Parts: sequence; structure tokens; C-alpha cells
Amino acid sequence: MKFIYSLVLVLLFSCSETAEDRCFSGLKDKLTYYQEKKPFTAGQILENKPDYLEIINLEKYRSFKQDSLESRQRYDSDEILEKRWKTHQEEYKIFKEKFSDQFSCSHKQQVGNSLYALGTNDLGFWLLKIENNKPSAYFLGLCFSHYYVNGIQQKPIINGNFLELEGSFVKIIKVPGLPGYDDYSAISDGKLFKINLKDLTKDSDHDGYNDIFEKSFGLNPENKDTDGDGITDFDDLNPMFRSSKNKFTELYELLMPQYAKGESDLKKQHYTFIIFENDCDYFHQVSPDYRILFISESDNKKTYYVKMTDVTRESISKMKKDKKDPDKFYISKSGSSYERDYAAEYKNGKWELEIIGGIDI
Ligand SMILES: [Ca+2]
Ligand SMILES: [Ca+2]
Ligand SMILES: [Ca+2]
Repeated sequence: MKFIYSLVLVLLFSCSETAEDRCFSGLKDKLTYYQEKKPFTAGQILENKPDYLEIINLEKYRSFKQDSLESRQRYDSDEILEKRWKTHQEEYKIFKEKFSDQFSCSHKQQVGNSLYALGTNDLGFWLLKIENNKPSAYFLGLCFSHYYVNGIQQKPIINGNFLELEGSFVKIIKVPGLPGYDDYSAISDGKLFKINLKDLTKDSDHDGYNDIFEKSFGLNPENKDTDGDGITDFDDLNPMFRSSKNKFTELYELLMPQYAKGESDLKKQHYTFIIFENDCDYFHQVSPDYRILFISESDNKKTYYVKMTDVTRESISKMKKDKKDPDKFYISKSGSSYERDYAAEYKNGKWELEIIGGIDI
């Protein structure tokens, strides 16, 4: 009985926060301080590694330093770089086409009827596969902040039933004066990251996203329609939440970044998401032109992957009410190189935005 009682209390407590609290800044806001996360040790990375990942210590290997110097080719002349870029474009043309140019690709390999490559985008590493003309991408769930995959692999990446990638454990080094720009240094070299293809390609709800992707970002791997709005996760531009229309969702839609590509191109980009860290219900209800995912502002509601990996590039703040005018609000948006502060006024069913401040870096 005591247990039930405390459970009820916890539920009451957690439900007491309203949309009002989550969307508007005010007295109830807790002060949060930005805290630089202490980098993991090799031991901590091992302790927290995903279950499906096997890590083998190699005796002969390319070090992080050697690999990052050679594979980035930063000292080559423009001419050589351009030539190499053209060769690469030609070699990976089929991946560029099939995956609508969403990944940077490497380590192409033909196995029977299937063509594989390693893909990288803002979210992380993916195994790309083209079989019978059909493209599939499988998220690896290895965070950039811990795992470095060598640019030059000594062996083919598919070995029997396994994906095998040589690399290192790394930590992020923040570059002073360059926010959002991360550099890395090795904490332990000579690793082989090995994942069974069966575990990697598992898609329990058959919606097109592997379980590892869904778990990493907080979608439901057992239900192909996470938010129950009738659109499957793979086709839903806002797969976590049901979209709705009201004046505050309209304000968030106005402030979301705009992209030049046509709507149909963006709809085809099933593996490209803009990620917002925001708990506001109105923001969650937007109807975007491109794929979005939300991360909770509170650390204990984040998945391990997004807690460890910085995947947000854009952010939009809570709203602040004007003290006198009930139709006036203050809100700001920012990216890695800018911040804009707006006064937003709701007049005759429309928002009028005025820039009232900001910075460019
Ligand atoms: Ca799935
Ligand atoms: Ca849905
Ligand atoms: Ca939805």
C-alpha cells in the first residue's frame, strides 16, 4: 500500500508540470548552468558500450593519429584534392542517387547481390545497403564522442555475417572560439568494432528504421506508428508527436529553419532529421516540411545516445509573455553561428515578427 501511495505521489508530481510551464518561461524556471561533460575513460566507454557491439583489441593497427592525418589529406594540393573528389563522386554515384544525397559514403563493398558502404550524416554512422535496386540504411548507434572509425580500413567492412570497422576510442576537444566545432583526440587505439548484421538490421515493426535507430532517438521500435496519428514513422515528418494547429504551433513553424530544397526532395530524405531539444507541447505539434525529432530538455528523459552525442544544430527557445500586452511574446532562435531574438505579436490571426536583437559569430 505504501508503495502504491508513493507511486501515486510521483505520478501527481510529474503530471503537475503543464504545457504552460513547458512553453513559457517565467518564475518557475529552474536555473540551469551549462556544464562541460567530463570525457569518458576507455573503461567507461567499454562499460557503457551497446550490447550488440563487440570490441576486439587489435595487435596490428593504424593509430588514430596516423589515420586522421592520412585520410583527411589536408596537406594535398587543390588539384589532387579535386581529382580525388571527382573519382569519389563517380565511385559512389549509385549511393548518392539511391539515398538522395543524404550521406557521405566510404568503404564500398559488393557481397553477392548486395552493395554496401559506410554512411555518415549529422546523426551518426549508418551501414548502407543496396539490394535489387532497393536502398536500406541501418543506424549503428555508435556516438561520435566515443567512437572513431578509421578513414582507411585495412580489410573489407563486411566479413561473413558481421560488420567490422577498425578504429579508436576518442574524446572531444572543444576548440576555443569556435562553438560547434569539435576536434578529437584518441584515448585508446587499435579497436575492431564488430556488429552482427542480424542485430544491426533488426527492424521489429518493419517500418524501415532499424531498432537501434528507433531506440537511440526515442521512437517505439515495436510500433510502426509511434505517435498513433495514422502515418508510419518512416513517412511521418514529425514521427514522435501528432501535429495540430493553433497559434503557438504557427509561431514555431514560422521560426523553424527554412531549406531551399523542394518539399518532395525533403520528403524523400528518410534519414535526415533536424533535431530540437525542446519540451514545449506546441512546438511538438508543428507540421514541418522536413523530418524532425525532439529531445527532452531534462537529462533523465534523454536516451543514452543523445545524452552522449551532440545532434542538435538548431534551437528555438521557450516563449516569454509581455507584461502588459497579452498578444505579445518574446522568443529566440539560434544555430551554431547566430542567435536572433524576436518580438512576436499576434494581430488579426497572424504573427508579426520583429527582430529585436541577436549576434552573429
Ligand atoms: Ca523499425
Ligand atoms: Ca505517426
Ligand atoms: Ca506525427
